[in-house]
Amino acid sequence: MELDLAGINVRISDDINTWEEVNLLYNSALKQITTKIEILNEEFQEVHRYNPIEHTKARLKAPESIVKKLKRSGYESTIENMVRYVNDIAGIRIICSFTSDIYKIAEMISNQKDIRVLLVKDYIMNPKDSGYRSYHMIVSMPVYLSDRIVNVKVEIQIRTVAMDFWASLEHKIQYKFEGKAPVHINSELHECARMVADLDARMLSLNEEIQSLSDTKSKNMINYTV
Ligand code: 0O2
Repeated sequence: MELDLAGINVRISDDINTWEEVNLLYNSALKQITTKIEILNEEFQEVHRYNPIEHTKARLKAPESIVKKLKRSGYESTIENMVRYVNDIAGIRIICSFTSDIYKIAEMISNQKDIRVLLVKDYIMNPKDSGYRSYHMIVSMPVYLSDRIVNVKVEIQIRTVAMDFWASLEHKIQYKFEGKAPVHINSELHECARMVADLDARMLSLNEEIQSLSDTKSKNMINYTV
């Protein structure tokens, strides 16, 4: 039997009754996506002599945060509602050096046959009002159990080191002020987000220049040796 946790017509309550089962499934999905990302990074290093990924961070959302999220959206705290409405029970953050890496990684993930992309939110092309920039994907992937296959949702956030720096500081500030930071702090954060976007663009163009210089250099070396 196949249960599709990402689909609409799910019948899960007979099969997934406990937090332990939810935990097992989402944890397994996290392990799978983490391995997939590691393989992509290693292969990229092998073929292109370059690591697009600086580091990754995977986490399961804490039960209290799931309950809070359900409450905020007006849903009862049931296992069925968790699985159906909370997209980020399993989440992985992928941190890379350059904005161009983000789109490369997103494409490599989307091209995997067993991964279904359910939703993409491109907060790089369309930053949030807060100034937040990041690339989000909600995907579903099959987890093979002893007697069934379960499709499990995972949230993937892909961002540069600079975007991540901004997001983690902003998160701390909003937490401190319980989401009601003074206007001048919010506008300062907005200005910092603009500077981060500018920094990302300049670092990318610097990298492209260096890349093209080393390409020319290696072409010249080949000519010389031939
Ligand atoms: P936490 O603690 O990181 O898990 P959805 O998750 O789709 O139901 P939403 O808000 O529409 O709800 O999703 P969205 O916009 O894709 O944001 C999901 C996550 O992105 C958030 O998770 C944050 O991690 C991050 N995020 C979104 N907006 C901001 C922002 O303005 N600042 C920072 N620092 N992070 C942001 P959670 O569940 O809110 O929190």
